[in-house]
Order: sequence, then C-alpha cells, then structure tokens
Amino acid sequence: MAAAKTILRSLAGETLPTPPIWMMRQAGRYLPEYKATRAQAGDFLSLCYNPELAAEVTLQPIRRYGFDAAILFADILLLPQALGADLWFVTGEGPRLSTITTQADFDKLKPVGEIDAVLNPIYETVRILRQELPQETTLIGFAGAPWTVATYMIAGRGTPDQAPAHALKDENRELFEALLARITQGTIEYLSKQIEAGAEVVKIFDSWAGSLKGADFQKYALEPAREITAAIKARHPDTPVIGFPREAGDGYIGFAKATGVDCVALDNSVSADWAAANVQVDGCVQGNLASSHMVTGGQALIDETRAIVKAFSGGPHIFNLGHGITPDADPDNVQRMIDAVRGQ
Ligand code: 1CP
Repeated sequence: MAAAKTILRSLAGETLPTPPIWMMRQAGRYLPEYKATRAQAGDFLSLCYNPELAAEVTLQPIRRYGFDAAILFADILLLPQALGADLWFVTGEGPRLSTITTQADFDKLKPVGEIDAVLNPIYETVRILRQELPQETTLIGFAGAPWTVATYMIAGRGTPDQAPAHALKDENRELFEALLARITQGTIEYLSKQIEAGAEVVKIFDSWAGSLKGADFQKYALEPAREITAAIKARHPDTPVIGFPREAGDGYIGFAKATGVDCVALDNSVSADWAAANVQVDGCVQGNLASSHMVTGGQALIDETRAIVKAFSGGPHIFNLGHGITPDADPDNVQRMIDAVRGQ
C-alpha cells in the first residue's frame, strides 16, 4: 500500500519532519492563469458552476507549486443560493444576496432536500478533480459555518462588524435560530455529497466567528461546528474535518475537543508560540503566516515562515496562511514560502 498522503497523516495526528503545505485562496486572482480561465468563464459564479473550468483553476496552483492539497474551487455562498437566495457579485465590491430579516423571507427558502438541483455541478467538479489530481495530492472540500453564512444571508452582503446578523439574533432569536438550523442541515448534506463525490477532507470556514462572544460563541460557533462534525463522522467516519473559527482568540482553546474537529485552522492574530502551547496540545493545527508576506516578500517572509514551522515542530501541523492570499500578491513569494517550509 502506498504511504498515506502527507496531509492525511498530519490530520491523523502524526508529527512530520516537514509540514505539508497548501494555501487558502490558492486558486485566485494573483495568478495570471486564473485570470485567463476566469475571463473564459465570464463571471465568478459561471466559473463555480462550470465543472471543467472550476477543476482547471483548482489544478493550476498544484501544477505551478506542487502543493500537498487542492481545495475545491467554489464559494461558501453557493449554499444560500441553493436554498433559494438570489446571489450575484458586484465587480470590485463583492457578493450581494436577497436578505432574510422576516419570517416571510425565511418561509420562501427551499427545503434542504432540494439543494442538489443547484449544487450538482460542484459535485461533478469534485469527481473530475479526483481523476486528475496527482496521487499524492489531497482534495479538500468545504462549506461556510452556519454563523458566517447567516451573516451574508441576513445582511445581503459582507459586513465589517456583522451588525445586521447580531441585530436579528437579539431582536428575533427564534427566526435567527431557525435560519441557523436550516443552514446547518444544508451544510451537512452539502459536505456529505462532496465526500461521496471524492473530497478526502472537509473544512468549515467560520470567517466571522470572532464577532461572537461568550455564550453566543458557544451556541452559534461551537455548537453548529460540533453538530456538523458529528453528522459527517457518523456518515463518513474516515473523513477528517478542519475547523476555522477565524479570530476566535481564546475561543481557539479547547475548540477541537468541544467540536470533534481533527484540526484547528489558525488566523495570524494569534502567535504560533501561543497556539503551540494552547491549541496544538489537543492535536493538529493549520496556519498561520500573515498573507501580507505574499505581497511584501523579502527576508521577513523567510524568517516568519521558518519561525512558524519551528514553533509547531513538536506536533502535527499543516502549513498555511492565516487567511486567503490577496490579488496583489507576488506569485514568486509563494514559491519562496514553499522553499522556506521545505528547507530549500
Ligand atoms: O475571481 C473573483 O473575483 C472572485 C473572488 C473569489 C474567489 C476566488 C470569491 C468571491 N470566492 C472565491 C473562491 C473561494 N471562496 C474559495 C475557493 C477555494 C480557494 O481557497 O482557493 C473558498 C474556500 C472561498 C471561501 C469564502 N468565500 C469565504 C470563507 C473564507 C474567507 O475568505 O474568509 C468567504 C467569507 C467567502 C465569501 C466571498 N466570496 C468572494 C468574496 C470576495 C467573498 C468575501 C466577501 C466579503 O465578506 O466581503
């Protein structure tokens, strides 16, 4: 039997001499080949729903850099669209959705059993990728965490402080919780289908977990992550789950134990030394180089990359950025980071 893929070994708790590496948003606008394929597809959503082209952009960073994992090219906002929300992207601004603020808005959403009518092309992308990826490359599927997805569904767009979602939570908790429950069930179905199509790992992106405090963090970040992870493990016991409660701060402590995830992804607001002592003690961690180094490069990029590898060298670690790479990044800096991780 071939040795297990490096990322799967780290997720199983093994400490490797060199951490495996991939990068959030590794298929993206910093790459000229991405921009060319994106132009061919038309707009961003047409690219997501075109299995051949979505597989092509997923493969581009693997060909260029030989990352240890590929992440399915899709978006966390496809699930709201599959649940019946209108979704479009405004160039230079970001996503727009029809809003959910009243019971009548919620009642228009579709049942979870109907999401595959929209999401089938995504599962087809996963099937193509399992055929085309190199043997050693792990395929990661993903979804947004219920709180993060709800912040977009309630506000109808990205918000700096998630104020509309907090307002609905405080003013109509019953409706807010019904929406979270619908997204949670939809996420379980969506991730299960990705796994059945060939995803080997799934990651739950809670990009706005940092704005949930105290009991709200317990109820709306930890609890949905626990419920989704338990349901995935019941159906697919061998599929590792990565949780990413971005900017959770002290909420990172005990996150893996409370939710059952196999790995906790760290943003760069926590230091690697702190996270090694407080989070990696419970198992695999992923992260956490600041993505700004992909723009600025230089000796600081090399030094910081090496410092992170060293800080996490005593336990299971997957090297990554602390958040997605930005469109103004220099593709050569990505290679410099990989070389620094792999000791070249
Ligand atoms: O080409 C383009 O112009 C579109 C830019 C883009 C891309 C490349 C968007 C719009 N989404 C994506 C792909 C994407 N999104 C992936 C693909 C895999 C990869 O990492 O390479 C993933 C995992 C996501 C996840 C995602 N989408 C998150 C969670 C992670 C994070 O960045 O915090 C969120 C919050 C979104 C919503 C979204 N989609 C796109 C944008 C610009 C945003 C953020 C909007 C905002 O809050 O302002």
